[in-house]
Amino acid sequence: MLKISSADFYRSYSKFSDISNSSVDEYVFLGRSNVGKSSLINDLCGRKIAFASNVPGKTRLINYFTINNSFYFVDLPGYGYAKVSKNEKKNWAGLIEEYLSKQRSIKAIFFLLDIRREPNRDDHIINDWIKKVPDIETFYVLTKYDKLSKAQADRQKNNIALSLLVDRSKFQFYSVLKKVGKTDLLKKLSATVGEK
Ligand SMILES: Nc1nc2c(ncn2[C@@H]2O[C@H](COP(=O)(O)OP(=O)(O)O)[C@@H](O)[C@H]2O)c(=O)[nH]1
Ligand SMILES: [Mg+2]
Repeated sequence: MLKISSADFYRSYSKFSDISNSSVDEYVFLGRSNVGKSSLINDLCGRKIAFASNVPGKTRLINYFTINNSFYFVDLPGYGYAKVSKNEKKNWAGLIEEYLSKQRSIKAIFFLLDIRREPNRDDHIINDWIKKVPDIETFYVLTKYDKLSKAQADRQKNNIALSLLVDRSKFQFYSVLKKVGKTDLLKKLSATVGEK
């Protein structure tokens, strides 16, 4: 299991085009707005490093955190945010794709999906992109596991896996509240960090 011994805010970018090239490994967190990205990052790091809960109207930033002085966690702006303009919404998937496609060192993607929701169009766009880059490890995380009963959660896992056409075994449950999934995820992360 990976031990996160240090987690520090590195910097924010307001535009993807401002991000400079770097050879430092990046672990990217993707998912709909409000899916629980910041909460998950805080949970993994054991401290409140990422800001949870979006404030309407606040500029959405791409936040970089330095982990164990050796790699980055990247908290991307969530998609599907109701308050953004039509134009911004239209551009969103394109911007993310462009960001992901740049020759960066993305070691792994944490793809977060709310266990209660059907994947939407943006989730599918991301999923299709992920399938095109099989060399990037992807962790499919079903968040807010505490909101459903065990039977409902299992059913939703099947539904989501079927919708995305991804093997069921690739998904894991996560709950910040009930402390489910952290050890699992840190173990998977450890395998990826180790294979330098
Ligand atoms: N019940 C429950 N709520 C959660 C969990 N993780 C996050 N949340 C809540 O979901 C909301 C959005 O979380 P946030 O981390 O800001 O999502 P982000 O927009 O993806 O960064 C907040 O109110 C969190 O407290 C979880 O595991 N269980
Ligand atoms: Mg957030």
